Amino acid sequence: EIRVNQLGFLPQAHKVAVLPAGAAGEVEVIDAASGAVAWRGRAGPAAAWRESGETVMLADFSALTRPGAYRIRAAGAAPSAPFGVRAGAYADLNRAALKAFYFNRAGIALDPAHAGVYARAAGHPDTHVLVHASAASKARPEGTVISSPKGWYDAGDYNKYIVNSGISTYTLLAAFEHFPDYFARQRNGIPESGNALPDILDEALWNLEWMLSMQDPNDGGVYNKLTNQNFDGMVMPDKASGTPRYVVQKGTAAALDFAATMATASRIMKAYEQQRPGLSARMLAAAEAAWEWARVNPAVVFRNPPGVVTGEYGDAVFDDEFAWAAAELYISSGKDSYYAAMKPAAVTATVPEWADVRGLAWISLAHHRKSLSAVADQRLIAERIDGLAAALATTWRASAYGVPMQGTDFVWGSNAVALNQSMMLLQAYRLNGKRDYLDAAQAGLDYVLGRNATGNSFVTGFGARRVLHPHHRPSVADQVAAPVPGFLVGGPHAGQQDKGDCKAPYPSALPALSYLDDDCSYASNEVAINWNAPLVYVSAALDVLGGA
Ligand code: G3I
Ligand code: 9MR
Repeated sequence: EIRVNQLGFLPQAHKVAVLPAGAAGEVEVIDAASGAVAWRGRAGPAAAWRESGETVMLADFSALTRPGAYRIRAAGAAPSAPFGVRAGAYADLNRAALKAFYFNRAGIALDPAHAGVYARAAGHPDTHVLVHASAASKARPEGTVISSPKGWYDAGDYNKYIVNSGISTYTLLAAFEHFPDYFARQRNGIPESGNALPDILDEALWNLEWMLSMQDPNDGGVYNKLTNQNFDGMVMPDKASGTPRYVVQKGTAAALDFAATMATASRIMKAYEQQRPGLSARMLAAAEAAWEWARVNPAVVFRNPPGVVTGEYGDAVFDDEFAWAAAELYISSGKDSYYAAMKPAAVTATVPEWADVRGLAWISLAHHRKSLSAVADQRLIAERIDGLAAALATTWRASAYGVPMQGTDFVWGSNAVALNQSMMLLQAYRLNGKRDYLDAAQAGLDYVLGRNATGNSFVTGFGARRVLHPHHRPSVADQVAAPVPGFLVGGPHAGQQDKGDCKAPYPSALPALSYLDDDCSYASNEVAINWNAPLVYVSAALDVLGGA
């Protein structure tokens, strides 16, 4: 089968399809309705993709710019899924990807007016949360009751984790900070729609308010997570309520991710002082208090305490968290001491993920470069961003599949690696306008929307061959056949850590094919807020930048 982004492209986008090596080199893009040939050309030479064991050819039909609905065909291969070419190609996808955060809100009933068939009762109010033995302090002994409502459920499970919330919330805030007009216009059908704040900020605030309650006011430290002892069953949120909820041990990563995210939010909320009086200042103060806690406690690794088996997010290397928090505090407070504390010369740029956030520091420094104080090394900022993008573009150019993804990128949550690669490529494009970076970023979105070895669109609700059975408790337990839309699933990788829980065998051990569209498969088919956030960022960025 011919593989292509099943949603489609903006008219001026780089447009590529993947053909099996057995197909004829002569390729046609046909009008999906009339069958008329809209583009005819030749595929490139066959090349092997080690990650999937396939030999494939690329067809570049970028020259087709006329809006319409199309399919691709070539003798010797099944035609592609249909796709569109149009301005604003990702507007619906972007809205849905952001709406997914609303669907994952804790502590609120989703009413039919906003959630449609996915309306549900409230679960996990989290107004009666116990301080776990692992988090006991003099001011808050074991069993102390705190209130820590709101926030998003992390993923397919119903716990709330600070480390993962940091990068997720930041990525939404960055999308708004970089593309304010795009989001100012957007109406997303959430309860807050129509108030004086853009919907994306209202959504981010739902989680930021929860995060604020995860800070111990007595010392500035931040609890690693709010959790049950065990994962809930595959039931709706309101059916899961009842088991005790805990805040567990504070940690250095939690404190620093919190500090970075709050510092970012504080500068954005400055413009909304009238709507949310005092919030911006409160956020900056909270960020600085968490930073100070981390300076005094620079190496507190979080590990699940006895009896607690939920997600760990147990990072043990904190250089990147220190750098990210310092960068955001520098930008938001204007204090040069934070720039020095970042030790920028020693900080490289990498593709961000929950355990490695140094790339986020460079994103923010690059975006704010024109207003930074004289201590900032402008050349270094540009070099870091361009250096990473250049490396990704080199892989992309050499790739049989035409993607920056390769070998070690196939981890738990590989689809988000593809999108975070795109997000970093887009930073370089915004900085220096090199067209290759935009095109390589496009490839990452193409990959998750169907130009991948499984042939699936990995976003629920989008694409002709969309995934249907995510590991997502509401999608499993509600009475609606279709999963909750707008979620990116984790994606293929060879780990297969859920083998013991999945009866259906994986189709392949190869990384790019090691994927099960089955709700048993938490290792390849779960959803997660940190995977959806770059989908929001990249779809918005390509809608804006790809239209120019
Ligand atoms: O740290 C090692 C590294 O040293 C080694 O080189 C590498 C080789 O594979 O593995 C690294 O550990 C991986 C770890 O993530 C850190 O990246 C593990 O193999 C991998 O299994 C682990 O996956 C995490 C998974 O939880 C299991 O802990 C995912 O990144 C993380 O996204 C996922 O998050 C879960 C939450 O725990 C619970 N909620 C759902 C969420 C999504 O599935
Ligand atoms: O549902 C849980 C998911 O959110 C986690 O990512 C995953 C790995 O920690 O664990 C899932 O819970 C499973 C548990 O680990 C093993 N027994 C079956 C649980 C539900 O499928």
